This record gives sequence, C-alpha cells and structure tokens, in this order.
Amino acid sequence: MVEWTEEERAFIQEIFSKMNYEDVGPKSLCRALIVYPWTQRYFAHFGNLYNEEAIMGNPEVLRHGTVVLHGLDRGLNNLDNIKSSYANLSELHSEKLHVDPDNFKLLADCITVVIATKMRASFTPPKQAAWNKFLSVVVSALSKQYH
Ligand code: HNI
Repeated sequence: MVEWTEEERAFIQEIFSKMNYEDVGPKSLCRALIVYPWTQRYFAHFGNLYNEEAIMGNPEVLRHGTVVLHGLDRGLNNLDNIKSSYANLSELHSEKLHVDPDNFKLLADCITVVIATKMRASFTPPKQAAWNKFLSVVVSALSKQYH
C-alpha cells in the first residue's frame, strides 16, 4: 500500500481544490492529442481532430476532457485504496477500449503541465512531488488489469 505523509495529503487536496475541472480537463486532453498525436486513434469517433484548432474546438473532446479529470476524483477520495478504486476503469481501458497503457503516463504529464501553467509559482517542487506521486499511483492502478 502507498504511504502518504500529512503534507502530501494536504498538497494533493489543495491542488484539487484549486482546480477547475471544466478548464484543466479539456486543456489536458487537447494537449495530449496534439503533443502525442497517436493518441488520436482512440478518439476517431469524436469527429474532426485534423489539427490543433479542430481539436481545441471539438465539443466531444472538450466534454471528455472533463470526464477524464473527474476520473481522478476516485483516487482523491480513496487515497489509501487507489488500486482497487480503479479496477473497473482499468478493465474498461484494457478490455474494451484497448488503450495502450503507456498513454496514461503521457496524459498524466499533460495534466501536470496544465496545472503548472495555472498555479504558476505556487506549484512548488514539494507540491509537484506530491502531485506526481499521486498521478503515478493512479497510472499504475489504471494499468493493473492489463495482462
Ligand atoms: Ni480514459 C473513457 C478516465 C486516460 C481513452 N476514461 C474514460 C472514462 C473515464 C476515463 C472516467 C469514462 C468511463 C465511462 O464512461 O464509464 N482515462 C481516464 C483517466 C485517465 C485516462 C483517469 C488517465 C489519467 N483514456 C486515457 C487515455 C486514453 C483514454 C490515455 C487514450 C489515449 N477513455 C479513453 C476513451 C474513452 C475513455 C477512448 C471512451 C470515450 C467515449 O466516450 O467514447
């Protein structure tokens, strides 16, 4: 089981409390689709992903970005049991969506970049360390049902 210090818990809570899901989520997913274009193949049914402008103006992408970010809530609310709280989502991404699990880390990095641009100087190295630890545990939990 992952151990969290009180400081780490507080930093993670703080970052979530300052986060606007409807802003950070879409921006993070758009960034992933632009920076790592091979991730677009999973979202072909969302319509036009032709270029940066199309991706950033695609309502399906924007809506899904918020959905994905809310997917982190189950980690936040189950910090001491992250692994089992992602069992269903892991199975969905593996068995049904066939998402290559390497992509989880790439999207996580995009979320971190967007948060950094929002929080600026207040995203201190210790806060980034706690956040990075949180996302690493989520990514590992999401990859759990792959075999
Ligand atoms: Ni992901 C659906 C959470 C990474 C491709 N994804 C979801 C849903 C959640 C979610 C929540 C909605 C599930 C449902 O409907 O029951 N995804 C997350 C989280 C991460 C993540 C928390 C990592 C931080 N997903 C990824 C990545 C890809 C991805 C990296 C592909 C590159 N996800 C999908 C696709 C769907 C999806 C595709 C279905 C979309 C749809 O609506 O058709």
